[in-house]
Amino acid sequence: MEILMQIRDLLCQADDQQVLQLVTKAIREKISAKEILEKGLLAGMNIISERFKNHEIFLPDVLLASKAMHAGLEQIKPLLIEASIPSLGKVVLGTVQGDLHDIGKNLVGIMLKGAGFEVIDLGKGITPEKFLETAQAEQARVIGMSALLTTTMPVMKNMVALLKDKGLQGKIKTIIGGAPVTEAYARQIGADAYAYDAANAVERVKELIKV
Ligand code: B1M
Repeated sequence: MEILMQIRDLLCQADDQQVLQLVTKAIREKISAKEILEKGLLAGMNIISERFKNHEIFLPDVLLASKAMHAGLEQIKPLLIEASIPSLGKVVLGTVQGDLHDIGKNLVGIMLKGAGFEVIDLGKGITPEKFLETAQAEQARVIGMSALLTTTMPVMKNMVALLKDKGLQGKIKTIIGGAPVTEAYARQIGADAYAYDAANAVERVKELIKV
C-alpha cells in the first residue's frame, strides 16, 4: 500500500511531523494498526537498523528516526493495545551499578522497541537485585546490561551469579554489551549473549528467545 511505503520512507528521513500526519491518515482510512506498525514504522526502523549496522548512517540519524518512530507509535498505541498484538517478549534493560553511561543503552532500547520487543528501561546505575526484582515482577525473559567502564563490568558477573544462586540461570537470559565488553568476557562470566552494537543486540535477543 502506497501510504505505508510513504510512512516507511518518511521515517527513514526522520520526518516526525509527516510520519505523524500519515499515520493519522492511515488510521482514518481504516488500515489496521498491525499493518501500519509492520509495513510502515517497523519496516522503516529495519532499514535504519541495517544502515546503522553498515555504518551508512550515524547515531544522530538513528535518534532522529526513532523520534519519528515514537511519533507514529503514539498514534497507534491505543489501537494496538485494543487488538492486543502480542509483543515479541519483554526485556529488562539498564546500565549497571556505578556506571552512568547510557547513550549506547538507550540506543539498544530504541532498536529493541523498534523490532517489536517490550522494553522496561530501568535507566542507569542498576544493581543486580533491581534487575532481578523487575524481571520477576514483569515476567521478562531477558535482562540486558550495559557497561562502559572496566570497573563496572564485574556487576554483570554478579548478575549472572545471582541468577545462578536463585536457580534462574537459563530461565531468565542475560545479554551484555558496552565498549569494553567482549564475547570472551560474556563466555567467561556465563552470560547468555554478547552484542557489539544495537542492531546486533536485536539479533541476539531474537536468538535468545527464538523469535
Ligand atoms: Co565516560 N568514559 N566517563 N563519560 N565516556 C568512557 C567510557 C572512556 C572509555 C573514555 C576514555 O577514557 N577514553 C572511559 C572509560 C575507561 C575505562 O573504564 N577503561 C570513561 C571514563 C573514565 C569516564 C569517567 C570515569 C570520567 C571521570 O569522571 N573521570 C566518568 C564515569 C562516570 C560514571 O559512569 N560513573 C565518565 C563520564 C562520562 C560522561 C557523563 C561525560 C559521558 C556519558 C554521558 C551519557 O552516557 N549520558 C561520557 C562519555 C560520553 C564517554 C565516551 C566518550 C563515549 C561513550 C558513548 O556514549 N559512546 C566514552 C569513550 C568511548 O567509549 N570510547 C567514555 C557512544 C555509544 C553509542 O556507544 O556506549 O559503546 P556505546 O554503545 C554501543 C555498543 O557498545 C553497544 O551498542 C551501542 C550502540 O552501538 N552496547 C550494547 C552498549 N550497551 C549495550 C548493551 C547490550 C548490547 C550492546 O545488551 C544489553
